Amino acid sequence: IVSLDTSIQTLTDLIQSQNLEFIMEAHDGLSAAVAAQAGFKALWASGLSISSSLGYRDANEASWTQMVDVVERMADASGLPILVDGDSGFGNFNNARLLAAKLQQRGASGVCLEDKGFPKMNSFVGNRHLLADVDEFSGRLRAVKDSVPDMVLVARIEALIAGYGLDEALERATAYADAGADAVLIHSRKSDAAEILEFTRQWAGKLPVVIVPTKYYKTPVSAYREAGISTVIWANHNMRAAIAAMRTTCGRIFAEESIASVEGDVATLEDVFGLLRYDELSAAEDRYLPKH
Ligand code: SPV
Ligand code: MG
Repeated sequence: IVSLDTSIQTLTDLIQSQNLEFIMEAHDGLSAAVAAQAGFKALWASGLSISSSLGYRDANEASWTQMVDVVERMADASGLPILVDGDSGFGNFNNARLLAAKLQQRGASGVCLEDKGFPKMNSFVGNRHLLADVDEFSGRLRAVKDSVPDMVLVARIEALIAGYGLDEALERATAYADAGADAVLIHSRKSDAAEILEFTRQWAGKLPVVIVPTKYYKTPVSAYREAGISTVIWANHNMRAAIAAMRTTCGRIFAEESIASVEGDVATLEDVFGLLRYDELSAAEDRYLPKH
């Protein structure tokens, strides 16, 4: 059943909703506007996607202020609540709370922090994922919650990514809940959802569970609904779609030395002007510019 629930206005509503909810990745103002047009109620400001769109690797090569600047454009261009991938917080508790406060000032509704060190590495790359000390990471969470109490704080558990078992993941989830997290994100690099579903069963709803099924994409979402998972993040598909589309278009224009054959396969200029509300500017010109 697809619910046409209009009660979801904020990221808090979405995370606390009794229905399974979905958050779409965006990485700039344009992709944010496209996701809003598609009907998504909230956006994921993906570290991987924003890094990639800036030509960086997802290893904290982009500075935290570069990330904040992108998030501001996403918020302005979409009007949607944004959950920001804050990586590991760009340092200790102090860097994490500075980041969160600045994100809130610039229009973000929530921040997700993962229990690794700085610099982090994307969870699907290599095997050198060192977990942060539980107490030290809990301090990062407490500092963020104290600094921006009305921001949604998602604690991301990387234990399964780092090669530990469910016990370690559950222990960390409990500590992060005690530290003030509003939800836990349990991440996995497996191609099936078994460990995610077992985590959710044993966690027993102590806080909402958020998942990122990038690698276990074949699992039907009905399994998440039945398990009582709160929120699914489609974490990088605008960025990957853009690469595929740009590569095809560049390849054709290069080979054909012409733009004639791609015209029907790219967005029209009217589409671009519509997406970014040129009509609003035109109406404002009528109101505010002197009439001669
Ligand atoms: C991201 O989108 O940057 C994420 C999710 O953190 S993942 O790439 O799966 O680690
Ligand atoms: Mg990330």
